Amino acid sequence: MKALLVGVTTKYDRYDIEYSLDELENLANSLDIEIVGKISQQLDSPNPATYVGKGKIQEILLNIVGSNADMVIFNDELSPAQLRNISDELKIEVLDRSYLILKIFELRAQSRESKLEIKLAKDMYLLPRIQYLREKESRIGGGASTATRGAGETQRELDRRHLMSEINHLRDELIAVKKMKENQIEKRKRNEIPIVALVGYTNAGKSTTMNSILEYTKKNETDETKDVYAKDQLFSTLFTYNRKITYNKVNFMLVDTIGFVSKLPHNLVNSFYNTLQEIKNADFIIHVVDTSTNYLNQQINVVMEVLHSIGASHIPQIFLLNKWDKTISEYIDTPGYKSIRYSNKTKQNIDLLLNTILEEISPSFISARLLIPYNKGDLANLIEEKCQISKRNYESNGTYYEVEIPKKIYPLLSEYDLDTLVS
Ligand SMILES: Nc1nc2c(ncn2[C@@H]2O[C@H](COP(=O)(O)OP(=O)(O)OP(=O)(O)O)[C@@H](O)[C@H]2O)c(=O)[nH]1
Ligand SMILES: [Mg+2]
Repeated sequence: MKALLVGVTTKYDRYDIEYSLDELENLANSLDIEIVGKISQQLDSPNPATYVGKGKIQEILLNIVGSNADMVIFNDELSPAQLRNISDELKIEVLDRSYLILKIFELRAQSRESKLEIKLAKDMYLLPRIQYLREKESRIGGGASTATRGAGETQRELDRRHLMSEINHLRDELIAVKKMKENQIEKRKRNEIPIVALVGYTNAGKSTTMNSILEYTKKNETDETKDVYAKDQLFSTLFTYNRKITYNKVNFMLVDTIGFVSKLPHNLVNSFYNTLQEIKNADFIIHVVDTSTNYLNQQINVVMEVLHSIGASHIPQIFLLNKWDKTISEYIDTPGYKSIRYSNKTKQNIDLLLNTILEEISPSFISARLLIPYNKGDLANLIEEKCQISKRNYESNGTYYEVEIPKKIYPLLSEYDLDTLVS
């Protein structure tokens, strides 16, 4: 299938149109659609009737002929009216960005919950557009529908009713599935195991990083280290996956999440954000960045915006500068955030990454019972000065303390920690 891409740019846009259309091209390519041309128009705002201006429609028509395109894909979600008007003018298939994303999600969905969520989002999107989009269902990604455009009023009404009853059904099923999941999250919270979330733009390498950490921290062959799915495609991961990691005796839950992209379909936003609730529960965020792309800054911005919109921007964060084996920049500026140069190919700095995680999730004070020999007056002074002392006993072989020690100075005292001494 060959498609023309059409985008409108306004002065309020955050990303330049070139980037935005490249992103759209990537989405289309994931559905085996070949792009044969890109057209853009600068407007104050998209035209409510036809998205682009009237004259531009003529230019698109000429381009369709010239490029042999068999569909036109618009860079924003078209309203049902826009979709109708444009379809009438262009007389070939018209799709929009939202439809592509929904379609990709639908093809990738694996779990029962993700299938339900995406079906619901897609049905909600289709409901007001059914008469113009059912036909396309059968052309991209192998949908099952046989409806044709211009089907009679009765057929249209039947389609609509069918969709509505399906939507109600899906909602009920989802409520049941969600209840089960909430219970699980509750349980985990009560266990108080710290949560570390891998977040980032789609295809940045989150799932691969999860697998590298699983492999690296695996002690013996019998450990349960079930890999998560990672692949060179957009949206390999839908929803979240959790794996318990133990490193240097510290446990934490590592959470792999769905990749971000700009301009997500409205209908997907709800289901998508539900899956991101787990990020809000995180104690620490590893922001995985693909350093091999030309669009590094735009991708970072997309991720920061989503984090902000789900109320997760206050959570401590580190930038994992991934794919450093093929980075195109020597230096990447991440103002205000720590960053680690990393690669899943070479595993460079994986130990630094894990140590940083431990540092972030471990409490800032360590409770300990110490026995400080009388000849270590300097250490006794340090304790008196820096630690919160809840008990102090002078015993025959030294001073016994029960204290809260600031994490930073614990290494100076660990030698005298009664609970770690080898007997
Ligand atoms: N060269 C190189 N490739 C990498 C590295 N890390 C990941 N990749 C590749 O990048 C592609 C995407 O990796 P994933 O781990 O699936 O990416 P993701 O962020 O989970 O993507 P989504 O789940 O689709 O959002 C895969 O083909 C990986 O093999 C790396 O450090 N270097
Ligand atoms: Mg993934």
